[in-house]
Amino acid sequence: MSARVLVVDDVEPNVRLLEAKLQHEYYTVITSNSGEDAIAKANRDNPDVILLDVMMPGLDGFETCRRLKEDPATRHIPVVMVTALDQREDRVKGLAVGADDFLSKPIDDVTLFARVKSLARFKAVADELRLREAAGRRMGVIEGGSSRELGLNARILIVEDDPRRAARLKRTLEVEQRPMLMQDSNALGPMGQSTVELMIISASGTSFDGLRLAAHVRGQESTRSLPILAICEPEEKIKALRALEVGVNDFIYRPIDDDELLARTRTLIKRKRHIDQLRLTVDSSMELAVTDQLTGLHNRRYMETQLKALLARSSRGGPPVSVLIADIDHFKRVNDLFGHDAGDNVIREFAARLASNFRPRDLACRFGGEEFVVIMPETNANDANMIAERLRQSIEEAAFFIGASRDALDVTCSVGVAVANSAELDYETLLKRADEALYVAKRSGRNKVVSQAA
Ligand code: GH3
Ligand code: MG
Repeated sequence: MSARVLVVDDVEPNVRLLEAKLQHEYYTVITSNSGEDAIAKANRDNPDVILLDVMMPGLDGFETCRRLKEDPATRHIPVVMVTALDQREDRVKGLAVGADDFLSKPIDDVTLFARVKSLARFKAVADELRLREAAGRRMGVIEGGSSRELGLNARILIVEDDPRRAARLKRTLEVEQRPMLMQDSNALGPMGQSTVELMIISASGTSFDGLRLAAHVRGQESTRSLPILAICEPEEKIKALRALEVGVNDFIYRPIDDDELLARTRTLIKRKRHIDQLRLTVDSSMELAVTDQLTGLHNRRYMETQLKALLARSSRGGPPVSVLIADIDHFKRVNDLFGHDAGDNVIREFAARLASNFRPRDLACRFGGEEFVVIMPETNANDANMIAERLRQSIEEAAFFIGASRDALDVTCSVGVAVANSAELDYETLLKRADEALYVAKRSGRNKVVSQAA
């Protein structure tokens, strides 16, 4: 995937070297030689990843990172701190100011591309979800802010067949995570992977093929978004590259630096939880946006878009579409006599009966108040009338039980039906016809079905 990378370093040759490497891999590169300038460019150019040198005059890398992460406009851009190889404290400090990852100089190509690719991929997914979340916010179906996720206390599955190495990994991770060991990769199936938030796979196992396992995990529907961290031998650069190709999210070379292992683990878990959270919000907001809260039926907005699409199909020579509008008779009396809550219960029960009367491909919606619309694709006038009559009967024939005393209440409804099988009919006209038919039903005594012929 192509992405825009902002390279920040006060030493010109360092910038040029990174620029050349990244451009060779088809990344778009923006460069900057100071912290101040980098912040301006991060705001202006919205890069996908920032590679940030630590040692710079003026604003150093830590301070620059801190400011980027403080500003809501740039907070979501992943930052990779570029540190000198032996500066372990720098890494810890970088993570403390919010850096997403770090690279050591001299920069190893495979590692560089791994970090950039993994972060850019993460940002692409997060951006997409953030956009939808923003849309949801505008529509008023998403509220609330995001929490600060620390990436701790996650269930981690370690796949390593060397018992000593496995035990050591487990010990290191146990400080802040909940690691489990798995010696045999065949045991994967019944593992209950849904609760596992990260897999750490040794790429140099002897009893199993780590990369094959990673590819398998990536390919399964249930584990598709499970992050994977691979552990590679430093002399196996090709294998590390292959690991990335099969979908490993990150890797770490042996000998393992405990702090680095913990930091990478935290980062991967933070990201997974962030994405999961966004997904959940977006999914439920989509659901919310098309659902009526009182009855669980589709809402008017959704009904209108669906009806428009069906009519467009019908006007191109597709099958006829019928609609009915059902309205509860004298509903005001229910509210007046039994209270608003009882009224709500009648609406709910009415919706349930309505829904059970139709085929799955019919679209039952609450149009507003005590008025319901059902769209019936591929249904002619005869069938529509029959269906409407069946609905009317199902309301009339059994009493509604409402309130704490479970009072039995007789409820009836009136129904107007209209059919579209002509080319030029728009959805407003169709609904208007059904509404006119409903009006006739009301005026002529209620508890009946009236059809408005097309
Ligand atoms: P008609 O037979 O002519 O349809 O008479 P009606 O009383 O059913 O119709 P009208 O339109 O006069 O009154 C509908 C009432 O429904 C008025 C409104 O307060 C009530 N209503 C609308 N939405 C809701 C709701 O969500 N819950 C409850 N409990 N009542 C509602
Ligand atoms: Mg009514």
